[in-house]
Amino acid sequence: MRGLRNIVVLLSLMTLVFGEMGAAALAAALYTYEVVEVYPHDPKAFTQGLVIHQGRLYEGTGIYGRSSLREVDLETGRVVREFNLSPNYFGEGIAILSNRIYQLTWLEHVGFIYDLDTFEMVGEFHYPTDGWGLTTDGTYLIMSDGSSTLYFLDSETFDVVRQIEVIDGNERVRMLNELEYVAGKLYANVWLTDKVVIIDSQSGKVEGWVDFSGLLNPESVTQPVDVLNGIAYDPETEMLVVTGKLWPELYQVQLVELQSKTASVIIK
Ligand SMILES: [Ca+2]
Repeated sequence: MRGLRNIVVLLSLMTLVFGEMGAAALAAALYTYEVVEVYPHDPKAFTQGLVIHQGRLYEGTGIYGRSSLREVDLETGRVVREFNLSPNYFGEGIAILSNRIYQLTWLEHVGFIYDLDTFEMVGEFHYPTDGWGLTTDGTYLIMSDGSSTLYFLDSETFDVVRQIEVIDGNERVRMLNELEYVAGKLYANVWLTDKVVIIDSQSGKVEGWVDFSGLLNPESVTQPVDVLNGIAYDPETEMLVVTGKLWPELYQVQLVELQSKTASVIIK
């Protein structure tokens, strides 16, 4: 009997230990950041979209009457080219695919298409939801609408080809805002937070959280600012930059993982 009891105790302990490890394996990784470089950013730019394409920085800005699409010199923050939207449109996310720039609007259910070379508006498209963030995986446009859903759109027909729900454990992650496709993952600003969520672009499963608390240098702030928003990644240099709405600075950052994934490695 004692032998049997010992086995039961041992099994219970194993369940406890491996159960904990299983939980660790399922948990998203946690990241903080290191600032690599600080660049100036137009403090009047209500950043809603941010993209690096072939070494150049592009930004979409919001607010009725102040919405724009712009190419920005990274080093100086100076606007190189700009297209101002009509005052009845609130600009949102932008993405560049096949020499075209796509820009969403917030509540107007219309997106605009620009020629990358001329910066002229060459078309528009329509969608039934809010427009929040936009990025591309090189094939599809990927769009957020403030919910936990991300939509993959055909870039010619704008049909929804597929959609994913962003889920961390059992919880849907809502308020997904500006997006960036980074080496097979989707990064999303979560509105009203200093957090960026890292998402498996196939399943929607949350793989990590980046806490950007404290990123904005208070000494550089001379006017009211809004939330962290805007992620851009240069796949050629692996440079990752982030900024915020009305922020006077844009930051090149490096992610630093806080939580070891050793447990998940052990049980695989
Ligand atoms: Ca982006």
